[in-house]
Amino acid sequence: MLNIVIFGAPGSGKGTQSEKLVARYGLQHVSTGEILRDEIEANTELGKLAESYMSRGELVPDCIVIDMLDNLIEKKKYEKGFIFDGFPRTVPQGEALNKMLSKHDENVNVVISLEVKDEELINRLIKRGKISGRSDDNRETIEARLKVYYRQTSPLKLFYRAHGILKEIDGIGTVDEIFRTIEYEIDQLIK
Ligand code: B4P
Repeated sequence: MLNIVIFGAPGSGKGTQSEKLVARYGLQHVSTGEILRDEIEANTELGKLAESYMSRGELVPDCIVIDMLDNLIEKKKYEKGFIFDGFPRTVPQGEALNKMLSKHDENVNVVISLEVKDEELINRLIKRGKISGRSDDNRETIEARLKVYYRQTSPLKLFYRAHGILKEIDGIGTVDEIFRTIEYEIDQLIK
């Protein structure tokens, strides 16, 4: 099995590249952001709680997201593997993911980190906000999300670098150019 974590700041293109990875490698796509937005849309208790954090640009607490993901992994069939998009976002989530996978004798094979400068991230998300209507895609919340990324999420790079599985990729360029670089890294791995 091939388990990929797609990692990066908000707006770095995780969701965009994940769609292409799913099409190319037939992996199961797990996007915690999408799952949480579906819960908000369905007005569930989890959705109401998640919205109170997401609309401020904060992370939903680890215990909630970890439980949600653990349940989901148990329900999904282990076939070709997973692409984890937006999870983990903290070191405790990274440790929890290792435990969830090791129950099935699996592990994270590679972490693709999309490197994009703040200015470009802000421009992309403001542009997306005009179309998506997402409550977290406005300048104030975007800036809060970036601070959260540097404080809580970016330490995961050290965590995965120490595991020897971090691949940093330039996330500026066309979607196809970036995808070709990611594809090269993955093909080297599965060769
Ligand atoms: P996510 O849904 O994960 O969203 P994201 O980080 O904003 O976006 P992504 O990086 O996927 O960007 P995209 O491809 O869309 O998270 C939303 C919120 O949910 C979080 O802030 C948090 O509150 C909560 N949450 C989620 N997971 C959590 C967890 N594990 N723990 C706690 N809380 C959690 O790209 C952005 C834009 O750029 C798009 O419009 C796209 O078209 C454009 N774009 C992409 N690639 C481009 C390129 N190469 N050039 C130009 N534009 C490009």
